[in-house]
Amino acid sequence: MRAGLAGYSRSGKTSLFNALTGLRRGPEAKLHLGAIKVPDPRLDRLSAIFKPKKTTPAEVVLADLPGPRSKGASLEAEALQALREVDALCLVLRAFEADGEPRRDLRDYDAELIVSDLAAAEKRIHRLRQERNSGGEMAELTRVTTHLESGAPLRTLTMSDAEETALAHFGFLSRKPMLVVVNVAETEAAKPLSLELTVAARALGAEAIPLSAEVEAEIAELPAAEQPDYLASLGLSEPARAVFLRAVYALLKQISFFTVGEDEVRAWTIRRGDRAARAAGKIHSDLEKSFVRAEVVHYDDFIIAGNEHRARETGRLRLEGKDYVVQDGDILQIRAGRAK
Ligand SMILES: Nc1nc2c(ncn2[C@@H]2O[C@H](COP(=O)(O)OP(=O)(O)OP(=O)(O)O)[C@@H](O)[C@H]2O)c(=O)[nH]1
Ligand SMILES: [Mg+2]
Repeated sequence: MRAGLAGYSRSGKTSLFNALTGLRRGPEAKLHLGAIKVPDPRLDRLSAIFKPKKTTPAEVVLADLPGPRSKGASLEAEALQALREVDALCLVLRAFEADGEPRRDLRDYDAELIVSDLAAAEKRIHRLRQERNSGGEMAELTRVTTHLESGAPLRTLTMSDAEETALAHFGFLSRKPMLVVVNVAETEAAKPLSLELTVAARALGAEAIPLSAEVEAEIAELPAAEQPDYLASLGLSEPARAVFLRAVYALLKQISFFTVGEDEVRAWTIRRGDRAARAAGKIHSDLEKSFVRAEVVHYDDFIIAGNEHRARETGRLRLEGKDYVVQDGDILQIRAGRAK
């Protein structure tokens, strides 16, 4: 899963990127990539029980996207390409200083996405007209342009599955799930986001969270033992990393499942609603095809049982087929046959 930090220059993208990934990228405006390890207390507990050689948390790939050169400049080809490649667009807004105008930036940036989508849709319509092809995508594209011309992003357009599929190859940017990250001053970090911004984001089909990139950077520098006190002194109960990741998971409807054993205890990420065979394919692509069944025990049931043996004995561990819908917190063991 890849999340991209987008936004105008000096909004704090690179500061946040560095704080979340632990990397130290400079201020040059180019694409940076890093990974955030997803903290999960359930994984820690499983690791304490199995004492594996290796414990592997789930990861979110974070991209620090080059922004438009300046306000008013449109997004350049490189920036557009980088935006196309992310699953979630996290729009960072400068709100940590009095000169920040997060609401205007939100509206302006979203308008950039709309303009870029409108150009793509119109280009295609033009092509279809030249080819005298009024079938195909024409009906969907006409709906899309009407919506975009009204100034609204495609996030707010209701589409049927068929429409969604027909238009998927365009990779419309204003259709991408968007999280608005309001980079607020240190003194605001523990306060709920202003109603005005929350409402503005919702109207664009986006979710919004406040955080302070500066606070997050300071936390990342502290030894783990000192972090809780520092957070408490600011009125925070958890680091922004946790809030950010939870919001991205919710936005992309992602859930976690686990695999356990003496060698490795590991957390994996899949989409809510994904079936067991798909989950197996995450672990190893061959496993999706050779899948026979999965032994499943939910994390909570496993903890109640205390160990695998008792989980089996008390019927908490079950056998499921390839169409079983994996639940957040399931511990899976895939039984595979010979690859077909
Ligand atoms: N006080 C304060 N300053 C911040 C915060 N976040 C970023 N800054 C400062 O704002 C300036 C710009 O931050 P960057 O992280 O480089 O911004 P950017 O969005 O990556 O900018 P570009 O790479 O030019 O697009 C730097 O001087 C940061 O130190 C914050 O949360 N609080
Ligand atoms: Mg930067």
